[in-house]
Amino acid sequence: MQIASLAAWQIFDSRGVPTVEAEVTLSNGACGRGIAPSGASTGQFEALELRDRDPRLFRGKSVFTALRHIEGEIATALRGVDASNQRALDERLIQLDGTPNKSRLGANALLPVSMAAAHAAAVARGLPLHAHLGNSQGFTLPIPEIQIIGGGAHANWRTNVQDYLLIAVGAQSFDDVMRITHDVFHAAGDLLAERGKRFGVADEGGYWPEFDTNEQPLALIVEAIQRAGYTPGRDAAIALDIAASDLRDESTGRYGFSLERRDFSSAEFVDLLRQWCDRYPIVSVEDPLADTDWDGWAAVTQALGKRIQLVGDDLFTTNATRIRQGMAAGVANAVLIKLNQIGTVTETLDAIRLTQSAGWQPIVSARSGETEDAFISHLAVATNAGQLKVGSFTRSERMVKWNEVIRIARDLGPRARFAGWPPRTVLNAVPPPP
Ligand code: 2PG
Ligand code: MG
Repeated sequence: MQIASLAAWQIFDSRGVPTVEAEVTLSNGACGRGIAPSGASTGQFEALELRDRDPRLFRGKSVFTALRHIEGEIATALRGVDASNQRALDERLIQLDGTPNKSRLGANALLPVSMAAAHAAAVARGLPLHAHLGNSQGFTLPIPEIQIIGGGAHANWRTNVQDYLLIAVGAQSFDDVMRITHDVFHAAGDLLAERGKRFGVADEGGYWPEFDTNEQPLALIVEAIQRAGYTPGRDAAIALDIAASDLRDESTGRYGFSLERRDFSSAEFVDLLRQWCDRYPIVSVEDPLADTDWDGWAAVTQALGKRIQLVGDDLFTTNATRIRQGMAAGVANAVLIKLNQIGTVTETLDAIRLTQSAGWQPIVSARSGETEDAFISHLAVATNAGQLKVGSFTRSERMVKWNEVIRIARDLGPRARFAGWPPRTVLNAVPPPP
């Protein structure tokens, strides 16, 4: 399973923006590929995405430098390395880069290589990726967070809140989730069409309609759940990604809701979220406060941490050091997990294990710029993470992830367990990374 050669080329993501695809070939002939996803509402503490920044080429977004790094320095360093030892391979990549945030070689150079090596090793072992990554101990089908309405940076600020999502809390199986989500998503579309407010879909495939307030979508989702024949809160509930780092004015520390033409102090914003949780069946809120507002995070955890899931995305950036900091400070109770925020498969697995070992929930997540790569579906099952967030229920770069879970479920057969809500994950039975 020694690495024989590396290749990389530029392809395009779901927004038509360049990204990196890497291919790892082993000396036994096995071959695997990996693709870097890309965020829009990126956290300031994320690993660096290396772009060429030449305005004459692909609007400055080409990735030719990252490709050169892969086929040059990285290929030389990895030649002969055992692809089945993911940790040793990733440590080699981290050392080679030598910076705390992968800024020399680029996380979009390191990550696709790390993912491609995992794929190649799985092929060489004759295993599906989830079985390879989980050492055949991952069998939990995740419960999805599925976007109904997209806003924020993904929809030209049509709403200030970024994601209005659905969690099929009453589902007893992954098939149930797909049915409930399908029904509610299309019911929401019907309601918007009837009101003449339906205007296509946002970056992650959710509806991009017109709203007068940030609260209206909450009422719409409740209505859509009912229209589809389900009971809000019992069969399906609401999750939000506020992406509040994008709303905060760092000079005043205030959070802006341009739709309502007002802004909030951190304490007022926490109070608003508490009121929403009183009035709507909300079970999870991601990035309720900005990644710099640790006091606000402490306040929201105090106010809501026992009632709902509070997810750190920009706050933690899949970084074990920051997750530990959050645990020590007693803020949040769940961690969004994104491979490209940290830049290697091993560090991602470590972040999931750390999260689980504290009894917190990891939510494996896609980015707003995605591709046909379904690595994260395998990652979620392999680690028994219990939750998966991939955007909406349209567009193939999203559906490929949900559909892959359906395929994995078939592959696992009777060994598959469904996480359900709240996720019943297999804590302390998390397999060691390969
Ligand atoms: C998020 C992600 C995915 P982006 O904020 O959780 O929804 O968005 O990839 O743009 O950071
Ligand atoms: Mg987020």
